[in-house]
Amino acid sequence: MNRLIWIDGQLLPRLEARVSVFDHGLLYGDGVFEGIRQYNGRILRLDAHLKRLFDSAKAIRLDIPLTAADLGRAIEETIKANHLTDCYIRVVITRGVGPLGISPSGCLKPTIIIIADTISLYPAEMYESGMAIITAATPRISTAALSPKIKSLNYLNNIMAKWEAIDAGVPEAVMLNQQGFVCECTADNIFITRGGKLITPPEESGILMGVTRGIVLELAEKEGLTAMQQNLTRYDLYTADECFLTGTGAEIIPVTSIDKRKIGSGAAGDITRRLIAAFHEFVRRN
Ligand code: PXG
Repeated sequence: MNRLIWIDGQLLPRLEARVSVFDHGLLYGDGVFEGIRQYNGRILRLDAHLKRLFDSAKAIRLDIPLTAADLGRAIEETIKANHLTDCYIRVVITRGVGPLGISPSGCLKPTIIIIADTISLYPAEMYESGMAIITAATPRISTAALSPKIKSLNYLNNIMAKWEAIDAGVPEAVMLNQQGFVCECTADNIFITRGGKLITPPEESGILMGVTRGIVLELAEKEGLTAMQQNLTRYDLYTADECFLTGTGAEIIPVTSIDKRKIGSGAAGDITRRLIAAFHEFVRRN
């Protein structure tokens, strides 16, 4: 598909949409991004994604030379130019072109890229039968070093954990923080249920505050479920009744084994199924 890519204000065919080898996004992973979805012609929680993007940029002292409203319009324009109704949108903002050396001070203009394309999900049967995951030996980066709330172009911490998942023959790995508490997976947040209650690690555990996580917490309340944000250990994962992951790409996906231990009955649980149904209903009418 010859998609049009929005780059620094221009819509260009994909092979012409290029960045410089001197862009600090490439040289140092200096930049931020967002992954957003459009369902049925409407973008899901665009405001929340733009807020997180601008907060991420502010946290790394990158001034985005557009307002959130301008960027929202550029995203809509990119989707329209590609005639998409159900798509994945990747917004990337880098520090821009500058001299060699890590100093960002010589980078005068951020590079802004918007890609809208179709997305490949996990295999459909995994949403029924659930996914096997592992706990990674690689800990999540410390909040003192670099806040995991920043959705930065530096995903090496997560990629190292993803290698562990690949080596173990599973699609995802859950990462613990330096205290040994559960954080999140390499590109998804994690939830468990126990005794009918929903539990997910809190902000302070050092996670990306997922937009899908937020929606699930809202849906749980509407469904009359008790939802708690509490520290979890590996013991809590292994002895959970149910477990599932949330993310823009994954949506809500059941987890039925962790480190080869069966979770609950070994099939997608009732609460997980209820939340998946509520999520589909929500994105259809959002
Ligand atoms: N934690 C991490 C570390 C993530 O990268 C999430 C949680 C879930 O957040 P959202 O806001 O999506 O519910 C993410 C999201 C990709 C891709 O291209 C990655 C994400 C989202 C969409 C696509 O690999 N990460």
